[in-house]
Amino acid sequence: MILHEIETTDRQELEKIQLERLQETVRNVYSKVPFYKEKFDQRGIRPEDIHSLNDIELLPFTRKADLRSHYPFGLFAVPQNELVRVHASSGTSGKPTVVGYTGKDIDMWSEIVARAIAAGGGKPGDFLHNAYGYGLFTGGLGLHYGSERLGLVTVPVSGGNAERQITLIEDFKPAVICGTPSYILSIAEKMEEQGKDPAQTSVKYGIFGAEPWSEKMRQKIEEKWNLKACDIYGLSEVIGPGVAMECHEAQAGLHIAEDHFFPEIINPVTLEALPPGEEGELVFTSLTKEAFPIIRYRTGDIASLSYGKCTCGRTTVKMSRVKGRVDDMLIIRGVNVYPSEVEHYLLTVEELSPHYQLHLTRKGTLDSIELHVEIKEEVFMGLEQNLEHETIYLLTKKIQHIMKSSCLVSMDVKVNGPKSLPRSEGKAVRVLDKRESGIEV
Ligand code: DLL
Repeated sequence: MILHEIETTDRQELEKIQLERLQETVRNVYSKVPFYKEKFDQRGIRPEDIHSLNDIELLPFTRKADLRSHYPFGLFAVPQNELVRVHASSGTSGKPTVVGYTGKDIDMWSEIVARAIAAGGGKPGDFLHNAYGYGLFTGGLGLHYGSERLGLVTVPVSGGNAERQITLIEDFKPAVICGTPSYILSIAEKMEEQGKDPAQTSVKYGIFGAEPWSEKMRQKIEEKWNLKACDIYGLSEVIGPGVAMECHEAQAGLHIAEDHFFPEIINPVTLEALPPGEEGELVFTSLTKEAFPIIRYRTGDIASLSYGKCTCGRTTVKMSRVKGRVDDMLIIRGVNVYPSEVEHYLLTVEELSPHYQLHLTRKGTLDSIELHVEIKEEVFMGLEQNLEHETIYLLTKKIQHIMKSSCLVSMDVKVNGPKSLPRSEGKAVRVLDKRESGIEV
């Protein structure tokens, strides 16, 4: 279901709207946020210099570190009494990054998430089971407001307590389920432990994101749950979930809410703009935000853009599935590897469950990867629950071979017993870097 005519408008019309909004945003940040005024002045740029969308390249980039150094509210463009909400992301080090919303911002966000849920297959009157975490994280409340806006019966379960999730799914019979792909898999696993089949539930559509996941992972989840799984993307610095969303008709790339966010792809090293189709770092400029407008925010996420009309009828630009974060890219003995690539190939191995972890270690001066995988329960039973079984040895060799030939990296592979790797309730931790701490495994 297409909610808004802007999603199918022609590019010329859309670009006209984008330019007007960009000019307004630039004027706004220049007059209201000293950080931007200073950066623009350093470059000799004035708001009047933005005559076309291409002129966006005159503007400076913004990075997470800028948010941190203006913690908590230094980049806000409205006085405190105009705010109605803040969110924050924890980050792994130092202070969280804080973002703010006016009532109008929440309204816009609800609108784009409503569009996203509609693109993913949700319809007014359906029940929507929302297993994203509620709180400072934008996932729970972001999906919640969008779901209500579209007119779905919203079940604010939040993350955690898989048993309760299962009971509510069985009793309320939702058509739509939302959560991180890794958590949705954990719920399925719990159901199987209880002797239930997730494919028999009422759920028809899944809206999954907040972490990188592969095409193979989509297949696994779709098979297990007998649903259509679509990818939703967003980040708190830009607004939260709903910046882009896949349509359930094509399931091939995520439509960006271009009337509110202007995307660019840059080379993360040279910072040059890259043409459509080329992979690089995603950069977003907000076009309509009031409390926390953001200019050329470097997301750290790797993707590409493609223009053209989609089979669903939408004309908005699509971003590819996020391959990973610039800082998640592992460079092992000169070869670049993203965890999502490892995931893709790993999930072709029938004997394994879809849970894994990569441990980075340093042996002498060389970095190495240890790939921890988990054997399926039924396979393990057939081996008399013996991890020393010759079949495990052969399986290890097979995985090593697959990784070497597909990702071009030699990995130490450790096959673990069933259900031994940590399960996530939110964003899965796929990489443990043990190099800095000097922990040897
Ligand atoms: O994760 C917002 C969100 C909530 C998106 C629910 C989708 C669903 P943050 O916590 O600020 O916001 O984290 C943003 O998560 O820069 C990406 O690295 C990653 N990410 C988000 N969505 C996807 C996705 C939310 N679909 C960071 N695929 C982003 C891959 C994703 N990575």
